[in-house]
Amino acid sequence: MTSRIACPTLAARVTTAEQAATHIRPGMTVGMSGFTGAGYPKQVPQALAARIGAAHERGERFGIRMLTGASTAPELDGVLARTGGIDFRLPYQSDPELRERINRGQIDYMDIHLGHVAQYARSGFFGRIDVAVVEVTAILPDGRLVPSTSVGNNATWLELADTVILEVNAEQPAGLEGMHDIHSCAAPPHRAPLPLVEPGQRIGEATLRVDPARVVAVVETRGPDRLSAFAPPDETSQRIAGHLVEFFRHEVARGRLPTNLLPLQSGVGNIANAVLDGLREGGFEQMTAYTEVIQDAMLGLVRDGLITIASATALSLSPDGVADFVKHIDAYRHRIVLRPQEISNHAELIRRLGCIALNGMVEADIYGNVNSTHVAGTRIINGIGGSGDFARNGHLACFLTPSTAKGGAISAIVPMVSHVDHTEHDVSVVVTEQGLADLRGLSPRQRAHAIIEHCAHPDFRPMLQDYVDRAWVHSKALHTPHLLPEALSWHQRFLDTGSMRA
Ligand code: 0RQ
Repeated sequence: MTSRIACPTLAARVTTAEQAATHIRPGMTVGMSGFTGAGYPKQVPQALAARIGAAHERGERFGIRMLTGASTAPELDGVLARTGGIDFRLPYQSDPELRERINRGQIDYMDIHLGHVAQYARSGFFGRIDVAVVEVTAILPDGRLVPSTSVGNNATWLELADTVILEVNAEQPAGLEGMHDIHSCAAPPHRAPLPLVEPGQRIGEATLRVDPARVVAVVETRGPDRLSAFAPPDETSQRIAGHLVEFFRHEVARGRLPTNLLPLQSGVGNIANAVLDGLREGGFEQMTAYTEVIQDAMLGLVRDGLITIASATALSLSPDGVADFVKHIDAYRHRIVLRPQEISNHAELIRRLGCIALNGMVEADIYGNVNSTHVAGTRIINGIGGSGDFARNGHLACFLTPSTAKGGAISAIVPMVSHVDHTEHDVSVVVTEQGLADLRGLSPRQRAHAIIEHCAHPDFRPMLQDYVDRAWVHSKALHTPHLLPEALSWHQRFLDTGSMRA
């Protein structure tokens, strides 16, 4: 029995990844741990991929339906996608191999709000969950599980799955114990109000529970979460941050935000990370965060005391960020709470706390509809993740992007978005390096004016202005004027010529 597995019953189930993987059979629905590259199982998926590969070589069909917390890593999504072992996958993903196969139509991918997954699974919307494969940091003497660097949907998979495989990863810092707060929601109509009124409040237990009778295998692993470094803040992201800082100061001066702002939610990616870092310039203190992922910039704000408490469901840190986290884990344990994504992304809590949502996007249209997921309306990048949970329910929904992509060939402000993730009703503020459009209280025509004037790149501004001018004259429906034959012509031009420029 190793020091990380202190429960004799579960220590007796220790086996190899290969043996554990035999419990996963073709057609099964498997709930895996993992959220934004953190806390995913490291070995069982690779052993499963080998099993699937061997079956395919024998000419047998072997695919599984795979549900996770959010994106994972090459050792899970990558290896299983490459071997052709995923028939269906939800929710958020970001692995290049998986993305490629989804976009080739080889894998069915359901993009779904992260805050909905647990409730839908519990309600049986995805069918039966056959197996859970969950990474944990340690198993306590009484069989309770110390969660890993992400919580995600683990409590739900452990609750629902017929059989459970645990990976106990000795690489994850033992000091994570005590950092989590696990609370599960009942299914409607038995739900009770969630008693959480502050980001740092604890409403559950520090450990996960599992029925030992359903644990069929325990695998000991040792390996880091595989996360890459973030791009350093560049001039564009600094300018986006600068516009946001000015806006927040203005809101504080008007008495619409408190001086320490409201709990921040910050999305995934380089821009969100860099922009959060840029908030340092704002001089805001005693800030809090109620978010899904803690990236390097947020960890830095926590370390420096500018954010006093951060609630999330996952750490998503670069190797340097991990080193800093491990070194100062005793201090971070009092300032970071990791919760199930059902709680971190819960509509009731986001609305109650009044979160300020800061998320990246692919494009926005002149009326403020936002596409966060699909290039040219068809090719998915990652997924909606939790951005919709926070945009719909937050106090302010801010969407950020450079005004152009692909070396200036693409305008991030277009006449009509080619795919809608966030409707105009859920978007308060659009920010690019050009400026910030505050859309609150504006009609569609006023919004178009604000977005073109403040957010569009100067190279595309005249084209957008020309579009709305003609739409306002020629459209027969004048509330939200469009020229339908032209509305998506910018995307078509990009597909035809590689550029949206006329
Ligand atoms: O592609 O690397 O091939 O050049 O999209 O773009 O500018 O590096 O920005 O890393 O912040 O990601 C929307 C993808 C932005 C992210 C998105 C191309 C661009 C580049 C990345 P290349 P950047 P970021 C809660 C929040 C949805 C989920 C979410 C995202 C790549 O923010 O996935 O918000 N959001 N979750 O070139 C064509 C355009 C483009 C474009 C950018 N208009 N057309 N390509 N790109 N704009 C957290 C969770 O949910 C877990």
